[in-house]
Amino acid sequence: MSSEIIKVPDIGGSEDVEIIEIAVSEGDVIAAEDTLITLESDKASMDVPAPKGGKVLKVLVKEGDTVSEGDDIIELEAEGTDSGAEEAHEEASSETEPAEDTEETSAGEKPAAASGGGGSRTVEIKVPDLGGSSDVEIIEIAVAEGDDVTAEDTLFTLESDKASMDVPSPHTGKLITLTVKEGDTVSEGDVVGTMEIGGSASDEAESAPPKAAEEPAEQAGAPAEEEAEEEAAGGEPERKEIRVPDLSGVSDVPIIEIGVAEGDEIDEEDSLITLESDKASMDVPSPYKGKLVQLAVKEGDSVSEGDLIGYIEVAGAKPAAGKPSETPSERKSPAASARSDKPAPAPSGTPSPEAQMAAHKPRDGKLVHAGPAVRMLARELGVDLGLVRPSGPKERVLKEDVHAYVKQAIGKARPSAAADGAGIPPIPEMDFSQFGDVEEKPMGRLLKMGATNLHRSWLNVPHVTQFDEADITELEAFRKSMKAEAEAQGAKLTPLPFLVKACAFALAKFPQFNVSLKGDGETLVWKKYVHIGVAVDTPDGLMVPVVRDADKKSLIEIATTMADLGKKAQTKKLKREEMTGGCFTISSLGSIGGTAFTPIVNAPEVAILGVSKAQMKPIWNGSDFEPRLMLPLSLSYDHRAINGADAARFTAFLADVLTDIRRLLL
Ligand code: CAO
Repeated sequence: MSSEIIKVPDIGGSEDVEIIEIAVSEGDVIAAEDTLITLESDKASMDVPAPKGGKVLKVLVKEGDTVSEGDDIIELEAEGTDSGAEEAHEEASSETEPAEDTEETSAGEKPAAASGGGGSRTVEIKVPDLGGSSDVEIIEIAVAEGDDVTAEDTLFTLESDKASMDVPSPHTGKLITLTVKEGDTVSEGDVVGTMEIGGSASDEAESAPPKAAEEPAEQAGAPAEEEAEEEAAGGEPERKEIRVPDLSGVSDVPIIEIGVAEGDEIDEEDSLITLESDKASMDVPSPYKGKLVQLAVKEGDSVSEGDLIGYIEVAGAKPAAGKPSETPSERKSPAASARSDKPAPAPSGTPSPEAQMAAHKPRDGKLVHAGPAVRMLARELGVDLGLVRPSGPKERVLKEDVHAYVKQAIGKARPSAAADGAGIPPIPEMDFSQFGDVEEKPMGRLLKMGATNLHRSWLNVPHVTQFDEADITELEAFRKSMKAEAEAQGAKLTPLPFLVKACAFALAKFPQFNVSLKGDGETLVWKKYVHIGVAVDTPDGLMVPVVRDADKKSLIEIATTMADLGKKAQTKKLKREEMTGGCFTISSLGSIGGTAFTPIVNAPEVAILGVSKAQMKPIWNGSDFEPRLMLPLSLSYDHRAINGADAARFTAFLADVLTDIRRLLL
């Protein structure tokens, strides 16, 4: 065991990056690759993993601190002595990496073997700088051996729990071999295949995409410039070119935002423009402090490395006369100059893997303005940024916007009484007060429950309603003759008890109406009992008490039971067991009026009978029109469980029974 300080690794050139989360505490025993801290800048966010396992002796940072590469994070009592891992880590955090190693590790390729001379040769394709990540899984391979690929075409996509990135081809040429497959894990420098490309090795030095690692090495050997700048202090203002820095080989990247205007006083590292490609989004910082005297680009322009962005007048610099302006290839980026002796740093503004991880291809080519961290958040949450309403400046999507979108989406998915159904466009909210006085009152519990049940049933059950009429002329005569007798027994003999009795009888004749469909949608539960629910209108909402064993009860028993249940419903005295277990429901609006209606099935029942007001109608008896009292029947049913012909038979049978109630005796 040995104690050592774990430092911030290469973070793609970013500096003073905020720690937004600390994932470990003192005393924790951690494994290699466990996340120590999470960093987030305006350019990217990333987890910093432990380079090795061990016990956390001390946490040397706190949330909100800002850190740069090489800063201390924790003191770790390392497990055993994994010299290999230690070396790797030291390599990552070292500030004095030899230049030769830099070239070796960061090169995207190196010549593999001359292939026949004459202008074509074979080069190895290597995994580029992964920002410190290793053993990253290949989740997709976009090419096959023999493919002709163009420089910058995606070869494969890597994804770890920390980042995902497309690895582009460093050259235009033919893919000769591909030595990896989906699911393999790779690290920086791994050879993944070979390509046959045009030109000689010496041509390549000029034509190959710039190697991030080489730049600092070359630039480190350019102290003259630094001296010149030092000398310049106190001189006259100098007009300096600002050009697009190394874009990791990406070209023609659209400018989605310009953060400055001509005449602005700008600090070094201030964001000048924001670029966004289908691979990454990045801010391009100013390499100088000074006054922006000319801007050579506008939003929507596409730029590549080396393109002119504009000119800055740098105060106190030497007169530019006689000295040609530096080009990006001649000068170091600010980040590179700060760490010219470091291995493979991504130049300032270069999309780091974390930035690439945050990349998002806008839908239909539509550019969505959002920073890498916001894009990463959206990707993690599966949010299409194109659907998020931006609230930032220049319609920029902020993290809060993504959170608000998710919150809203979850709210929509949650079932509510009268809310819209999943996937159904919601009814737009409206301010009714614009039309007149209004008062808002929350729905009562009963109303809400009823609304939920009806909504659920309406959305789940394919409804069909069968209409019919029953001639109840004789029934009505009998009912009236029995009314007083029933009253003497405490029962009100309305048409309803007859309907309950007739429905119980019909259910016995048509048992397919006395079923429930199970949730699997494939199993019917056949009920051997006949409990009939009756919808009762109360001031607080609808209740459906149940007349149990209606098939076994007499008309008077049904009428007294109904009177009792009706009274309990009105006084909210119904017990739970008096409202459950129904097989079939009757909803009678006959005392109120109407000619027909389409009741909603009281699922999991499969049918409901709506009853409207009986009316005297002239009915043709074969030779004459006769005045008959006709009772409208509306049978709604679940078409999954009941077919239409059976529904027609059921209502016809019911009408016959009501027309001649002696049939109930058969
Ligand atoms: N045609 C003509 N007259 C009818 C009738 C019909 N279909 N049904 C009842 N009537 C008459 C009754 O005979 C009674 O008159 P009499 O006193 O002269 O005999 C009068 O209307 C009042 O009846 P009622 O309402 O007291 O009794 P009921 O048995 O018909 O109904 C109940 C009881 C609880 C079902 C009823 O009060 C009720 O709440 N109905 C509303 C149900 C409802 O809201 N359904 C909709 C659900 S879906 O939104």
